[in-house]
Amino acid sequence: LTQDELKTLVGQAALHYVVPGEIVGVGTGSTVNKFIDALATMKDQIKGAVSSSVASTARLKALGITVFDANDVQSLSVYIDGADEIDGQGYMVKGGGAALTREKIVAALAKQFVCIADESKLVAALGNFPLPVEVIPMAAGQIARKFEAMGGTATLRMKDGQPLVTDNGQHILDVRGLQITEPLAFESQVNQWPGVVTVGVFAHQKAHVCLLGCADGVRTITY
Ligand code: DER
Repeated sequence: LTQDELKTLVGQAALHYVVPGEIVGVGTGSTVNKFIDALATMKDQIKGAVSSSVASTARLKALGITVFDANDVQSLSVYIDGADEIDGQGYMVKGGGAALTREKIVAALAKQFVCIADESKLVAALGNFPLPVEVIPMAAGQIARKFEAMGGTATLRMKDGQPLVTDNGQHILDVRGLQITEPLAFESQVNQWPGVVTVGVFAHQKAHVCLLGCADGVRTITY
């Protein structure tokens, strides 16, 4: 099975967690896009979706799914999203798609976070994937220096020769060379730094279930 076929498999498998008649929380990325395409086949059985990015909103609307604002709901039964890395406890590194802030906001509304991923995302320890951190531009330099002080190397994410601007109008640092051995503590620590909007460690908003696309099918991991 190709990686694309694995993403399709897990995107379809996630439909089992969608509660009929409800609003579903939707993440961002190529795996989530497979889920959105599958969700469209049952769009008359759901009330709609709360989206974590401009990109996901566009895809949902194009497929006829009603998109609600995060402030229109008190809570969600489920949030479906991908990850760049997921470890044995359901802690994740996210932000490869630059949507980490709204992803964490929508995840915080949900009772259950269901991560959909191909097997390449399963890691023993977080930190091999460059850690995305959304920052207020004027703080980027001092935040980069703090990561350097802990052994990391922070670079400003660029797009078309300019710093990438997120849906929230901020910038992203990608930090290489970190060993994230204590995800909960690390997330709390970095969140405190002035100018940090969101750090791409999802430990406080960890996954409860991971649908992992493997060569022999979908593995369901619960945490
Ligand atoms: O940016 C994100 O957090 C995405 O969910 C990312 O982590 C997974 O994207 P992919 O499904 O395209 O690999």
